[in-house]
Amino acid sequence: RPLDISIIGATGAVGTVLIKLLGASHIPVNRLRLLASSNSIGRQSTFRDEICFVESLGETDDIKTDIAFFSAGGAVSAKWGPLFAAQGALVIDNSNAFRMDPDVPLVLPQVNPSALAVRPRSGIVANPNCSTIQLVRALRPLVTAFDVHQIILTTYQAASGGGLIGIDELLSGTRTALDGGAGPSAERFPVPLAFNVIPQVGETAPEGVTLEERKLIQESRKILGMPHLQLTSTCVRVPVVNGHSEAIYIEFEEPVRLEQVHELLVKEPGVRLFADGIHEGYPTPRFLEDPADVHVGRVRVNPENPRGLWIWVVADNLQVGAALNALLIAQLAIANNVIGGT
Ligand code: 2RA
Repeated sequence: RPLDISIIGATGAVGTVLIKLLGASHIPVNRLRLLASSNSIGRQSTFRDEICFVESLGETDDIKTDIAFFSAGGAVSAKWGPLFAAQGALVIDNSNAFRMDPDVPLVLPQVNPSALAVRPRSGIVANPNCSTIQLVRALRPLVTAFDVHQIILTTYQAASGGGLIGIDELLSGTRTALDGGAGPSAERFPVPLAFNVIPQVGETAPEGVTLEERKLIQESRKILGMPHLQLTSTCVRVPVVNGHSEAIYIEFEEPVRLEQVHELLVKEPGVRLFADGIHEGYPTPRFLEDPADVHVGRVRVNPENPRGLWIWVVADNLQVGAALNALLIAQLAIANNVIGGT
């Protein structure tokens, strides 16, 4: 049956991509509500050739809907997610508010679809963090085929991971820098991003690990069902508008052959392998071939250690890393008939 759907955070970087992807999907929609903070009231969006006006989340008491997508930050999800779920919605949350909650499945439909076999008691499903999604989608065929000793990675995360503020920080900061200024950085960025790289994404905890690095470990373990997975990372913000990249070193318990790895990656749905010859070919954020795919290149066994494998992984962090995965969760929920709750 056609569904009532609400998008909370509809005017943000992820929300606007979600409206586009939902419009292009085959999900039957009876009513789409676009909700955002009060300063976005009256803004409009086109959805399947109809104009939709943005409403203020704080000023509505009608929150009954079938699916509520949240992408407005952890505080909004923490406050409003349970209220929407209590009214029967299936809440699909893009924030970090509930990802590690035992009553909330953390779902990558290509990796752990069974996590959404039944409606979660909380009525909430969590979307993993963007840098986790592309990592785990690339790792899945390899960590299920071979025993892993440890994983070490560095991320190169685009400005859009910081939302529209992040994109503006990069673009206006670049203009300022070209005019000879340093310019202030947006509140999400400890230092200006233009012509720079920042080895910090999210707050830094006392042990020196940033929130983003902590998310990579915790979320990968939960999604893969590998509570003892050894994974360590450095998450870096780079002056790229959109598209996260990751240099990943996987040390297995046994030696691996490049041909085996190529075969596993080629067969993985939604993974696009760049391996023109044996070692040539790699993806870059500006020239992603398909915003729905995880692109993998620079696949090579460490010549000094046959148990070590390097891969380079690039994906559109707004699509693969957020909006598309949230939509795939909705399609999975519909297929599993877990829409509509209490
Ligand atoms: C970032 N992964 O890139 C975080 C949140 N999107 O800023």
